[in-house]
Amino acid sequence: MTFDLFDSLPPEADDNPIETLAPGAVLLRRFARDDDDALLAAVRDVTDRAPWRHLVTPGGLRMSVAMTNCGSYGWVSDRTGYRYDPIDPDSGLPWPPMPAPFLSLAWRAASAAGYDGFAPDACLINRYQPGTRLSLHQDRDEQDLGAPIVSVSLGLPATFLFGGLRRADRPTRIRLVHGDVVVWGGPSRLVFHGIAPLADGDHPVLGHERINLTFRKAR
Ligand code: MD3
Ligand code: FE
Repeated sequence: MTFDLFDSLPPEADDNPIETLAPGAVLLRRFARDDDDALLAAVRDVTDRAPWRHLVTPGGLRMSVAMTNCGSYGWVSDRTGYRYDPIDPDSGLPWPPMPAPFLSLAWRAASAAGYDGFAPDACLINRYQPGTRLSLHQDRDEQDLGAPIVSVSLGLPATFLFGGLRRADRPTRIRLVHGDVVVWGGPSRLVFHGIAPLADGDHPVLGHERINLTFRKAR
């Protein structure tokens, strides 16, 4: 648990925590705030075994976001394409198991957003440093597009770009801060989205970094 003077949201903003951003997209402000220490300790357990890496896109570009995974499957990209892989290509070993605090948080958040029984089998962990961005994309490598994706923001605030079902749809900008959880399902599951270049700052818990967890049902 941390004080969030840094995030410049008054405490009253916590009182009405369920906000619908678009049909099927639910923002749970600060939902994960009290779990931050447990979640970040679990991130360190994962990165000890499956270190951060910058993946290469099929087009040959190195992503500015550093990534790793845990769970039965991990999302990977290389010159051959995108896929969910049960093996970490860097180590040749299975990804670290999904930590218990991850599963618990994902299940509780999905339930609060109206999705009962969410059982993710993959968690992609993204690390942003000042200047890091994630360009507009859809997440469509998962087999069951009926399952939602649950995202958890930790550390420095980010500007999330929330587009439409067509790449050309002009995105809305949403500020996501430490502890915010968003559940993306239904008609919002296939929207184009991204993260604007991260602004520098000094977060009390994560310093100059932002970490995002996305829980997925890959298979
Ligand atoms: C809307 N991550 O890992 S989280 C990603 O902050 C990704 O690291 C961003 O986009 C990040 O694929 C954004 C919010 C998010 C995640 C997945 C979505 C929004 C989504 C899937 C479908 C629709
Ligand atoms: Fe995405």
